Amino acid sequence: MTTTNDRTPAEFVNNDQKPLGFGRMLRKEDRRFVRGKGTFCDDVQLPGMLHLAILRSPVAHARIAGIDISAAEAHPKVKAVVTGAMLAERNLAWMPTLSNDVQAVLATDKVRFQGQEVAFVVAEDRYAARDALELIDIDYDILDPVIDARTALSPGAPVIRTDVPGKENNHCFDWETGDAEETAAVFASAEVVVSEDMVYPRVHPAPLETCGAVADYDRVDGRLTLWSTTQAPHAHRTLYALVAGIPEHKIRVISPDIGGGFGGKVPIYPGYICAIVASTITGRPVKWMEDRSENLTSTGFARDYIMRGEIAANRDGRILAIRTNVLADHGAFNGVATPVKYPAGFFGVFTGSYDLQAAHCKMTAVYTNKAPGGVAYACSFRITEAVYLIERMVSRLADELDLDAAELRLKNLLRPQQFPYRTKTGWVYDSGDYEPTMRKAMELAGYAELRREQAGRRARGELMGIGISFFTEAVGAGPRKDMDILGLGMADGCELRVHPTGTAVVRLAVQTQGQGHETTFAQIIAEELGIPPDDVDVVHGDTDQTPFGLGTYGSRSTPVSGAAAALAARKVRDKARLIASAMLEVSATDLEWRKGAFHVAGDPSTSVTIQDIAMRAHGSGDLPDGVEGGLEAQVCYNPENLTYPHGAYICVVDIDPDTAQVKVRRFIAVDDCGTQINPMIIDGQVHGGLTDGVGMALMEMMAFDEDGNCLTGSLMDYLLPTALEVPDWETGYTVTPSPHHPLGAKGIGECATVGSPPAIVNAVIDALRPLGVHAIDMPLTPSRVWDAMRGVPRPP
Ligand code: MCN
Ligand code: CUN
Repeated sequence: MTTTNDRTPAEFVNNDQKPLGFGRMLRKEDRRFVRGKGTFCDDVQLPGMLHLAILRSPVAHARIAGIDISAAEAHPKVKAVVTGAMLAERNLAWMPTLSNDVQAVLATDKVRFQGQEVAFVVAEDRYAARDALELIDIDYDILDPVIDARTALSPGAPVIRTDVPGKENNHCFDWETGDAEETAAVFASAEVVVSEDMVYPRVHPAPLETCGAVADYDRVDGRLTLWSTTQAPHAHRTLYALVAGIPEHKIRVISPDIGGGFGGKVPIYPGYICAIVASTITGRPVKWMEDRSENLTSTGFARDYIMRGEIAANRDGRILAIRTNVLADHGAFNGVATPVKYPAGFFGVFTGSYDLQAAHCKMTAVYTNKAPGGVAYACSFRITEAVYLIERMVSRLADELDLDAAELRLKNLLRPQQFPYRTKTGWVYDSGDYEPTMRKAMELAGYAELRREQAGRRARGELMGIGISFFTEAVGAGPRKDMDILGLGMADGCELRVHPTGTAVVRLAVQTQGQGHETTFAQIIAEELGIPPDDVDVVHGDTDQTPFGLGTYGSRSTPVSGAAAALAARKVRDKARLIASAMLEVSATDLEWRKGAFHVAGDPSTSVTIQDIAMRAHGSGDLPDGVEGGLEAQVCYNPENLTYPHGAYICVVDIDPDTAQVKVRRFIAVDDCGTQINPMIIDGQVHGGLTDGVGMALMEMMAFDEDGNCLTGSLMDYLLPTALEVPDWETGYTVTPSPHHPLGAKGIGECATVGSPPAIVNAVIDALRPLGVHAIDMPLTPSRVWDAMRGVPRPP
């Protein structure tokens, strides 16, 4: 929706009526997208290009007794058929994951989940490649699968990872944070202890565009160009260099337009490696594009945490401590993409937004015969799970104590003077002013009136619920000393070059998947340099064209690369000041910066614009001593800390007592991401995330039968929300700048996905409270709600 406040990029010009830089602005990239001019991976067409299709396992767990590829090889349009054994000869059958495990590129010994890659065919067209898959004959010896994580460590459970020497069980890792003893002591002396078992089901990011790649290996130069759907082109390039043995400078990874990532495009998938191998062996460019079902069944899932939460408090509602035990289902390979020292992502922030005396988490992760993945779907590295846990527990406590859920939160929220605040699990929240955010949400909702309405409806037997969640997120990984992916530190480069006529190009280490970086990063340069955003070209997603950095996920682009861009612009400005001093023949210290120009202090009429300075920097006139020609700068930004956005969400639901259908009537979201670069894009991010939240809370789940067959391999079964299921979002904002970010900005990309599911679930449970319902697990489908209303025990 365009409002009168929204300007087109060209309207962002340097005159006093209109701000230049931050503000609502239509997205530059939409000029191409709304005209169908985007270039997605599948749009890449190269001369002589072949097509690759992957044969996937039909079963969840089986030994491969034999593979016969002769019929497929005989297909007239087939150029190559490759199996795991053939990859093993090149030492490429296994690849490292981003989390210190290995994953089969093509299965050699066993298949470990339904949908696992077993062989691939390269053919002249996509249809022939698919047809030839059916000519491959594989002999599977079926093994018992492990599907329920709760049985993965049972004695006698089939061992999935027989590839790991000496491995005799399905244990993946243990992880612990907080202080067990201290927490036990607080629990022992607390007046009230409430506990709840909850499941955050396995879900899928289900981006519009599935994963794919086009690999082009030039045998003469030994150069590889790979177009791929990656959120982290530089990290992927380094990994390809290490795995495929191609020197890094001969690899170019291009991430073209991407139709949604949501974290699912962070991992390296076997398909990418297969495409590279296929191009090296055929000497031709090779395209691989997944179909929807392959995407849903084999690429990075999200969540799958089975949690037991316990909360300790005083009778008056003072929260004292939280404790949790988590069983994490990691699928067949540990394919999560998370900073290596954080195997459970940033789940450690499960203490939430409250001032606690103690906290403790113990987690066990296991292997099961399901697809790998784990960190995806706008999760802020597992903060989704963490926020769900604490916000369910706080509402459960309110339920138990018969206190108002909003008042209970207000009583326990951290106070502004407590920041920077070190949590009991060691995270340092940079800044926050929580109460105004909560009050604003209550005001927008008309909270008191809603509660009155609810009382009236309850008296009439109607089921209306009001649910609340308050969250704090940790986004913007590094710092590099604490955070790395496979040894690559989480810092980001940025290069800014101002051309002679005063237009500019900024080259980023991050890459948009729909978040609008071409607009917002131009706005950052505009804000800092006074160049209209339309005059700033944003280059990203091409390792040959951009400086090294770790990519877009964990809402790190604004916190890390946004800071890098601001600092690069400030470096350019510092140099511009020296040049301006020569042009105006005054000392540099006598110059004042007004967006877009330097003027002599006390004499605003004597000034030079950034465009004048750019021309001088490249021109024939003298430059001050020691100043080189040109106007450009380069920065590698290593964040001092993460940024900690927060928000308060209120959801109102009505439940049909006859069908158990949940209707989200209203949803009020007040977010705080510090300084806002483009409030319209922020609104879009929040709307999208809230829609994700409705999906997860009410509809979405990757389901399996006891044999490990995936029951949700299509969008007929894996339900995504549409406009019909979501209300008109009511958004609001508070602004608490980050003290350490040069712009004061915090990330926003995942806030709403993280914060909304508990608000919806809390609302449904609030509606069902008169029926004695105190807990229910997502997704809150009509059948689950129906069962809860009738006291049927929850599914395991
Ligand atoms: N922004 C802003 N002011 C701020 C913070 C952010 O104007 N204070 C703007 C940014 O400039 C950017 C957008 O909001 O244009 C999101 O910024 P940020 O929070 O830094 O997040 P990233 O750009 O790093 O995006 C990643 C985040 C993640 S991790 C997932 S998952 C997700 C999300 O973004 N995937 C998305 N939002 C998505 N939106 C779309 N359309 N597609 C996806 O795949
Ligand atoms: Cu966890 S999904 Mo996002 O970080 O790309």
